[in-house]
Amino acid sequence: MNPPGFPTIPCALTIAGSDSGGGAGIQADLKTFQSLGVHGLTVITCITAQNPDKVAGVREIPPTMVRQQLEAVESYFAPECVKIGMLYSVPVIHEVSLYLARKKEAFVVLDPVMISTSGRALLSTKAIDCLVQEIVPHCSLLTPNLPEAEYLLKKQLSSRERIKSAVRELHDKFGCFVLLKGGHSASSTEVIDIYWDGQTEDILSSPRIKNVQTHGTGCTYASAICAKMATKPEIKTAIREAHSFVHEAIKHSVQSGRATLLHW
Ligand code: PXL
Repeated sequence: MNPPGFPTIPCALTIAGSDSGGGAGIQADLKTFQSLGVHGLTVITCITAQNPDKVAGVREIPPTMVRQQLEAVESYFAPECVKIGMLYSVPVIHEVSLYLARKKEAFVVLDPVMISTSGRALLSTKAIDCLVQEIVPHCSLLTPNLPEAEYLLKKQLSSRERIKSAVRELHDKFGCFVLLKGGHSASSTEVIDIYWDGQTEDILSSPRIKNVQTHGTGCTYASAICAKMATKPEIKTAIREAHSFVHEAIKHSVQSGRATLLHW
């Protein structure tokens, strides 16, 4: 038991892979949680050897160890908000889905990480199918980028109209709230994200910041939404605040070694 008198802060859990370059994955999530006033819990699913240019290697954490991490965190903290990133393998996905099945009340953000910004597949086709079958049914909010949405819907999203209807199709198909991120779109002047919860649409737009490497943006965005939800605003407010958090982080990018990094 704590002695009385300490202030309390909320906690949130990220279930994701480690990025040795520190820009994406668990490292991005933890930095985001901390800076938004939330204690970060981490369940690591795999370890990547990478820098912003390339993923040189990936190793799975043994699924029993993933289970142990989940149990250790759950028994002590019982986080109400969970962010899921790179799950990597089918056995790890099974473990995470068993955990989520026991957490019916939690707010779960799924960033369906499939391909790294440097172009490497981070999930096999078999694992993507398993993710859709076993994880998506437990998630509250899905945050695909355009290539991920195209993969999930098995069609090209080449026009603004198609993108707008894709958000609704994803909601109908998967039964969760959807935030479709437009950072990969062809528009050179604006980034438009579209949110749809089955009843209301929200369009979030910001000027595109040119010539900035965006490695880790998706992780930072989803974990910012998760952290905001842990401090209990309503979901549309959480998404709006997370959108501007990421926009500011891109705008204030810094250089370290050869990398350009989001900064806030
Ligand atoms: O940005 C997607 C992503 C998520 N998680 C890990 C990653 C990456 C991209 O490289 O390495 C661990």
